[in-house]
Amino acid sequence: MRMKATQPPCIAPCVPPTCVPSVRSSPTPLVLWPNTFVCLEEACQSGPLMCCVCKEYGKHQGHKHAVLETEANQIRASILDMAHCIRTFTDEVSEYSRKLVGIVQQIEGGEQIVEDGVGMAHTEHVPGTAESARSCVRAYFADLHETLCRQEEMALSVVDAHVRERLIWLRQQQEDMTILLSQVSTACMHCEKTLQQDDCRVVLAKQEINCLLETLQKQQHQFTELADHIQLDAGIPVTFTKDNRVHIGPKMEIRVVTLGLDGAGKTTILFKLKQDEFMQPIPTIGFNVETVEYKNLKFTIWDVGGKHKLRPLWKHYYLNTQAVVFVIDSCHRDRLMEAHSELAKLLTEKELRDALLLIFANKQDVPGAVSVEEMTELLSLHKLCCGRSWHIQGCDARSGMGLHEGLDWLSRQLVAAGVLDVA
Ligand code: G3D
Ligand code: MG
Repeated sequence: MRMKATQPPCIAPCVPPTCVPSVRSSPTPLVLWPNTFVCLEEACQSGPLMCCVCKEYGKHQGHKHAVLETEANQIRASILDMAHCIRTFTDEVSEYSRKLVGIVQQIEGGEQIVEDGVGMAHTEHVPGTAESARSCVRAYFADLHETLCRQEEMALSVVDAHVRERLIWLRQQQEDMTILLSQVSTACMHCEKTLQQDDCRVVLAKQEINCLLETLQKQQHQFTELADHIQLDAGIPVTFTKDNRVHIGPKMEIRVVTLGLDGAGKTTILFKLKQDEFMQPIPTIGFNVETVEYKNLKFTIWDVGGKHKLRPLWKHYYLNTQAVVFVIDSCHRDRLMEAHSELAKLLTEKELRDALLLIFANKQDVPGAVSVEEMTELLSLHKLCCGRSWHIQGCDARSGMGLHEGLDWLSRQLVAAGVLDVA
C-alpha cells in the first residue's frame, strides 16, 4: 500500500509582498501582503480590509492570517488523506495478521467443540495440515515398507529355491561320488585279489578284469567330462533388477522383442549384435531369435518380421517381454507416419505396459537421414511415450555404431544401480 505524498507545509506567502503607506506615522513603510490579513471584527465583516488599513486598527483584536489558514487547511487535508490511507493500511495489516493466525492454526490443528447426537458438547481434536502431511508420509512409507517386505520375501524365496536345488544336486553328486569310489575300491580289491592268485586263475579272470577296467575307464571318462563342465564354486552371485527382483547367476536373462516396419534394419541389428560382423540379411519370414550377451546381461532377442501381413503376429511375442526395441529406417521419411502408427499401437498393448522401449533410429549413415532430434519431434515421442521408460538412439546397423549405447541404456534401466558388475 502506498501512502499519498503530501506537500511540505508552505509558510511563505503566495503573493509577492507590496509596499503600502502606513496610516500610522511609522518611520519605515509597512510590508503588507494584500488580502493576507483580514479583520474578523463584526464591523469589518462587510469589508474585511487588511488590518493595517482597518479604521480601528489597534483596537480590533481578531485578525486572521488567510495564507496560513489556506496552508493549514491544505496540511489538514493531506493529514486526513494520510489518516485514511493509514486506516486502510492498518485494516490490511490486521487482516493479514488474522490470516496468519488462521494459517498457523490450520497447520497446527487444535481442539474444537462439537455437539454429539444427544446435544452434549465435547471437544474434538481437529488435525492440522502438518499432522495430515505426516500421516500421508507414514502411509506412503508403510506401503513402501510392505511392498519391500513382500519383494524381500520373494527375493529370499528365489535364493532359497536356488540354494535348495543346488544342495540337492551337490548331495546327489556326493552320493554318486561315494558310489563311484566304492565301485573303484571294489574293482581295486578284485584286481589285487586276482594278482595274488595262481596263473590259471589269473587267466580265467581275464575277461572279468577287462570288463571291470573298461567300466572304470568309462566312469573316469564321464567324471572328467563332468568335472570339466561344472564349476565347483560356492559363490551365489546375486543381481537386483530395478523393480527389486533378484537374479542369481553370472548373467541376467532379459527377453527383448525387436519390432519395426520391414526393411528398417531389425535383422541387420540382430546379426551385428550377435556376430559383430555384417552379413547380408534376407527378408525375415516369421522370426529370428538369438542370444546376445552383453555385460552381465543375456538378451534373448526375438526379431519378428515387419511386413504388413506379419504384423498381427507381433502380439504373440509380447508375453514376458521386458524390453521392446523398435527400429525405424531414418532415411525413409515417407514411411515415418506408418512407423508412428505401428509404434502407437504397440504402446497400447497391455502386456507391454511395463516394458522398456528402446527406439533405434537406424541408417544414420545414409546422407539426409532424419536426425534423432527431428525424429523425436516428427513422431511426437515425448507425448507418445509419456509415462514409460523410453530412449531413442541413433545407429548404423551395418557398422554397429550406436548399438552398444542402446544396450547400455537397457542394462542401466534393468539392473539396479551399483550391482551391474556382479562378480
Ligand atoms: P528388417 O529385418 O527390419 O526387415 P533388414 O531389415 O535387416 O533386412 O535390412 C533391410 C535393408 O536395410 C538391408 O539392405 C540392410 O542391409 C539395410 N540396412 C540395415 N541397416 C542399415 C544401416 O544402418 N545402414 C544402411 N545403409 N543400410 C542398412 P538390402 O539392400 O539387403 O535390402
Ligand atoms: Mg528382418
